[in-house]
Amino acid sequence: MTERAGASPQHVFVGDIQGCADEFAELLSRLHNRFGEEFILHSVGDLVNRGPDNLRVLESMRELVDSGRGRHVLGNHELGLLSMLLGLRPVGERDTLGDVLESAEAPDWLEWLRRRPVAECGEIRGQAYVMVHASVHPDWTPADCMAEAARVEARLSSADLASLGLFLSERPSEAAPGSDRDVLGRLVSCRRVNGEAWSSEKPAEAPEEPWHAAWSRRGHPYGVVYGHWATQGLHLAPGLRGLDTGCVHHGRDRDGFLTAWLPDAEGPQESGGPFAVAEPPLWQIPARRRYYPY
Ligand SMILES: [Mn+2]
Repeated sequence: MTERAGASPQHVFVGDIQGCADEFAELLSRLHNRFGEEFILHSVGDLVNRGPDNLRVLESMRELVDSGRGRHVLGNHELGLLSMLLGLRPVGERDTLGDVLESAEAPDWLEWLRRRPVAECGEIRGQAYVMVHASVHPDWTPADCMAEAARVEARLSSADLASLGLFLSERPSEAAPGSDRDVLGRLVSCRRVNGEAWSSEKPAEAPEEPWHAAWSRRGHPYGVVYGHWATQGLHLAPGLRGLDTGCVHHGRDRDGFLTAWLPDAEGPQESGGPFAVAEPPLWQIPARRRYYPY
């Protein structure tokens, strides 16, 4: 029996999964029990790395994407995986990407991953939103985000693998502001800004601040769904849905879990739209265990 609530299909946004395939499978099974096939799963990226089972997560997400029921934007860990698949970067001590790198299908994953978007936009109950892994430039409109993302996506999906290699080898810190490599870094890695400058580090002292603090001051009418910031944790503020609750970091002085936001589900609906709700409908799947030594 499939029980339906709210709009159909339901939009479901999930935070960083990072190879936590059992927890992801549990989320999918709960969604299936509740909504049948009437849901669209949006992943903020970082499907892989640090956790135990990257291939299973990639396969599940790809199935959803292929069936028109999944949307996925690239995170910094997918970019790292691309670099390793291209032989540009060695596997680091904390990387757990061997299952993908050693798979017979590794070349196929390279092709699939480099054709994923770095931003998506849409509407939920009439409110525009953008989904990215890490951040958007505080001044960007949704149209700006998509235009910037399109330039980067063209570089990633380039027919010429050598030029892709050169692009991924550029260091974001040395890239010219506003260049494709700089924009890619801001989309997949940024946590703090200081005026026009950005960094993946957490903000220290003013004028450094979280990217979303600068974004919020602009009073944008659209919402942003993002991940990437497990130490910040769940971030519910007007216009903002930060969903990285560190499933893979379970036991690192806090509990880790997967968080899914269901903006269409039954629950408190305020007049300001889905991004104004202070206590939106969330499903949380606790981490099964500690995942990596540190
Ligand atoms: Mn990340």
